[in-house]
Amino acid sequence: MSQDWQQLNTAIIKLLKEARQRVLTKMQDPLTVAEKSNRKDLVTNVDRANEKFLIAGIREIDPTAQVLGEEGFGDELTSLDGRVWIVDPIDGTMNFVKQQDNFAIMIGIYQDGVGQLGYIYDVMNDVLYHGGPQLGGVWADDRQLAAPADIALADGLIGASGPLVIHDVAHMQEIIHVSSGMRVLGSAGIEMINIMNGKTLGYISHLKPWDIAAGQVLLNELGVQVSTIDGKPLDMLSSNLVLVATKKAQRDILRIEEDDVSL
Ligand code: 2AM
Ligand code: CA
Ligand code: CA
Ligand code: CA
Repeated sequence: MSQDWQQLNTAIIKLLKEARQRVLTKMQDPLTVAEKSNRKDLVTNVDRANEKFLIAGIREIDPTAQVLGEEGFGDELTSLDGRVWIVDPIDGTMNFVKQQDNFAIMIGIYQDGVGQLGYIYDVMNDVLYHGGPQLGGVWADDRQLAAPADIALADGLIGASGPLVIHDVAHMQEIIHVSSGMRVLGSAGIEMINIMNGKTLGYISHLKPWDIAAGQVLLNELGVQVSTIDGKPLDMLSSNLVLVATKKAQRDILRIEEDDVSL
């Protein structure tokens, strides 16, 4: 690992710890909540303030990089050339509002479209998952994670987003039926933490770049597959119907997709 990336990692961890403290402090005051596209798609004053804080910190660490932030305080990204930081200031905003728990701060760093470093901070449990090819592994704080077992779809639990299941998009109900069961957590970041810890074997959801940027880097480093629901690489400038799964479960799910001509 190069000295540069190591220094970058140290600076990012410091920035994320500060961001977490600021979020905890702001949670002591009433939230300002607004609807984005619909009543289940929310943004709060804390999402916005945290994105501004993170992007200001990123500009100091890496002044020439492009930054993509969910709430729009970064750059308008038209390409993935050079170094690109992708920021989700609060992942699981509905959980943040309703539960004051089960949400994450996430940052993914890409170089010419290739994932280099990923950070998922479980704020309320105060555990920072970080790693990627530039660090040569994945850690939960100081504890290095082993690759999760490569289990088949029938042998484990799968995470999913509620609407995909309700509308039975992409044979969700059959996939769940074949699996050991479904879990719905409401935060892509917390879902990916469960996969890293071997508690679930995968996750299926319709996601924007900031929802999956960090997780893709971390999960790939642990040998977990991240693709579209039909097995293709993600477009990190757009939204994707994302399939995260162990190698065996990915094969099982792609077979279910292929077997049905209606997709
Ligand atoms: P967010 O909280 O950062 O918006 C909820 O099922 C998960 O899906 C969260 O990780 C949420 O991220 C993400 N998500 C993506 N698009 C969404 C949308 N249109 N509405 C609500 N959550 C969305
Ligand atoms: Ca959002
Ligand atoms: Ca998100
Ligand atoms: Ca968010």
